[in-house]
Amino acid sequence: MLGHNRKMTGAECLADMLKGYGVSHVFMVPAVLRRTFAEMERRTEIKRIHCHGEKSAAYMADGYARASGKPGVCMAQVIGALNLAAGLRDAWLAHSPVIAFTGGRDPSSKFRKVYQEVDDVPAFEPVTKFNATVDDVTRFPDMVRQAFRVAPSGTPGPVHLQFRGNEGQVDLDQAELEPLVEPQFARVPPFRPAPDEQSVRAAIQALQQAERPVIVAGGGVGASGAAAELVALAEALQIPIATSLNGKDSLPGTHPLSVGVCGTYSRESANRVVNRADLVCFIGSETGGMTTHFWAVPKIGTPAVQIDIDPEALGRNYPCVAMVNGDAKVTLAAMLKVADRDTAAKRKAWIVEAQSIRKEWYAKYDALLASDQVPIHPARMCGDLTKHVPNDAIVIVDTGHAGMWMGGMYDLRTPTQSYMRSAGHLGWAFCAGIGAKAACPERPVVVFTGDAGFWYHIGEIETAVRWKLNSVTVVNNNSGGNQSKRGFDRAYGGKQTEQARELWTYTSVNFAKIAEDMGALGIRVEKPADFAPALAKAIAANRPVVIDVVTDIDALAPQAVT
Ligand SMILES: Cc1ncc(C[n+]2csc(CCOP(=O)(O)OP(=O)(O)O)c2C)c(N)n1
Ligand SMILES: [Mg+2]
Repeated sequence: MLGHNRKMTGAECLADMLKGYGVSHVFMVPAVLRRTFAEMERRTEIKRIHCHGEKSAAYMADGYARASGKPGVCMAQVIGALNLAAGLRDAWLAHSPVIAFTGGRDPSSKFRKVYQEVDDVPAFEPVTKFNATVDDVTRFPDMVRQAFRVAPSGTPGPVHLQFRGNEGQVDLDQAELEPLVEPQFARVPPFRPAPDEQSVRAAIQALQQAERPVIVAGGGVGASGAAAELVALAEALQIPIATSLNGKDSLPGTHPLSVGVCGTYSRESANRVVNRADLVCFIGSETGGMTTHFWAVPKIGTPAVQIDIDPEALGRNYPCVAMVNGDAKVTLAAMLKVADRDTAAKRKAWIVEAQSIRKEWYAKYDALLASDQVPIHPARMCGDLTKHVPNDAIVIVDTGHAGMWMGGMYDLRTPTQSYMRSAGHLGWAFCAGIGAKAACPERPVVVFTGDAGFWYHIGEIETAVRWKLNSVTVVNNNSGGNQSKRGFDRAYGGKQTEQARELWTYTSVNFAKIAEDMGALGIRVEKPADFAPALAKAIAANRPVVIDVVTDIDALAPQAVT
């Protein structure tokens, strides 16, 4: 590191460092780090995706990060900083390595009522792992390296650097700088901490002794790339696997040991199996409210084994009979090595039971998944997506009802399909799909969102068209946010008034037409049989596509079973 310093601007240094970390796209609203953008054009191939809002820029960076496993970068000037911070909230909740750069106050003028200025730094505190200021150009190299160290390490998460000057003008300054990068931090996980042997043995023994164990695979399995090891261990010991929403692509839904997503936005079979288990093994899971249906699935007190890269996560909500601190892939491989396959025999009856619960779910919902009703039932869309999404696709799902329909009713068919979900923010998925397409241009990206979710960032259709970020967005369009229906029924003491619908419905709009007007391909689907052909056409189109599906406003997703 020493001896290579040369005189350069902060802008040159930052452009070189982003290139060195393999960043292919940055997402932003101007004007921030303007000189850096000019240097990016001169010195790198980095695409500067100019968006219609800072929140959508953050969501795109998040989608980019989750799809690629690489840090995603977004930027905003001082007046847009809190919009960007709002967009980091989902990345924080989902443990996504997003790096946010903003412009900030200059010490020479702060407190003098500078136009557009407030102290933004505190607002980034609750949504970042590391939140810092870069006040002097000599700090560019070490602070940018620290940002890239923190975001993907351990349990990944967002980072914020505020550069001095409302537009980050500190990048104009010159100094002796060394744009050194540490390439191992260019992706998740930078390191794979190995567990100690004793805790591996304790975990495997607990699993082997159990008669009705279940694995709950969380997002940490995907972050670690541990899906193959997970399935190998479950097959060796014959243990059914439920997943969290974040862990849904840990194994295909078609795998005989898969019982589905457990928790609140879940599949009945998963909750039933988890609640019958005598031991629950959480892998890379926070054991949070969504995954456990607020600690009713499994009930608190159910013996647990927990495996996590973050020791502070171990035992948070369930008493552990064994805790393993380590990277999921390395840990599961170590467990497989010492596993005694003969113990699988004692779980024969349990596997038969779990598989019959699994089959009962399909028997209960098969007809709905193929429903011919008009307006279209959202379950039919899930059934058709299960059948027709390409083998290498990334499926990206919004929250609310979208998360319920797809979390519970959609199945991945192959280990090469990916699934990403909003960790709670309505409107995340459409933008995340654009970012995912930037990260993985060779893979089909299929977004599933409600109309309320789609409205949020509808202007980004234009961004997708301008940058040829050809995601396919399926809008479950019921002209309202009908997940709220049950809640307002309750609020009105059983049955809401007709006027109460003004709280959750919209005018009916044809999103296909709007998409066409912005230069995307728009397809309107009103009959169930037209959905699969529309999807095929969309995937072949090589353009951004919006499939506007007119659906039943009275269709409500099944609620969690305990
Ligand atoms: C940022 C944010 N605000 C509010 C909510 C609360 N919320 C959850 S679902 C929902 C309505 C969803 O409507 P839509 O996307 O059209 O799906 P539908 O329920 O109609 O299928 C709302 C307002 C949220 N999850 N996120
Ligand atoms: Mg809706």
